[in-house]
Amino acid sequence: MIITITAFEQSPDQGQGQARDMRVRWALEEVGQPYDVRLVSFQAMKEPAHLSRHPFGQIPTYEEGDLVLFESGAIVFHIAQRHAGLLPDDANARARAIAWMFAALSTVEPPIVELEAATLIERDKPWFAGRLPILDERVRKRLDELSARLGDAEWLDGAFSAGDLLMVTVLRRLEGEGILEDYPSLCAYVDRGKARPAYKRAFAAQLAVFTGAPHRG
Ligand code: GTB
Repeated sequence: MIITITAFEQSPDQGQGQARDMRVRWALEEVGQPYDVRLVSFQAMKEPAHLSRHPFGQIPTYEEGDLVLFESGAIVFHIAQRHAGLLPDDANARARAIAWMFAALSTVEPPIVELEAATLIERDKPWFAGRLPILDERVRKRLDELSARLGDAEWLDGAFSAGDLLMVTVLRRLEGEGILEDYPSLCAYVDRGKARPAYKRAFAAQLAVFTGAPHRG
């Protein structure tokens, strides 16, 4: 059954892989599932047809037969459960990999998004100069903890998993912001993720939307 996901017709980053369809594309590439992409405009995302798939009018969504999903984490989890390659078979190792998926999305990503949002939206506000170091510190605290846990390991818990996939995409949001660069082991971890052939295929596919290069997902 053909899988269809949605992605931005126009993305602020012009295909640098920061929009969350990248996670879903990467997961599908890791497990070798072909997929189609329906590109949606910002206006179309708020219209009834898309709202019936995504209650918050966002991307990405995932359609496979009768199944319609939203939330990138839930979609990656679904793909990882249905196909081999993103979660270990051993029950305890699988539970730990799932814990890393949640950690990426609910412990590491929120302070990063808050910092991003404040920088975008509050830059001109009188409180911004005082708030910025607080937000910066919250991100650094998580990176301190994450790099301490990762240590010299290749991945977070044994073999590469959906937990690593989500964590790498979350950490990528900090690229070029002058924070991640202070954590060489996390930069190397992100680079290992980006060096995976599946990542490269997914990145090329989402970039092709903006460069017009021919591509098949
Ligand atoms: N929790 C949801 C998930 O994980 O799926 C969040 C989905 C979400 O934020 N979607 C964004 C969206 O549709 C796109 S990814 N926004 C439109 C709207 O809300 O109206 C966020 C994003 C987009 C673009 C960049 N960029 O260009 O740098 C970075 C992040």
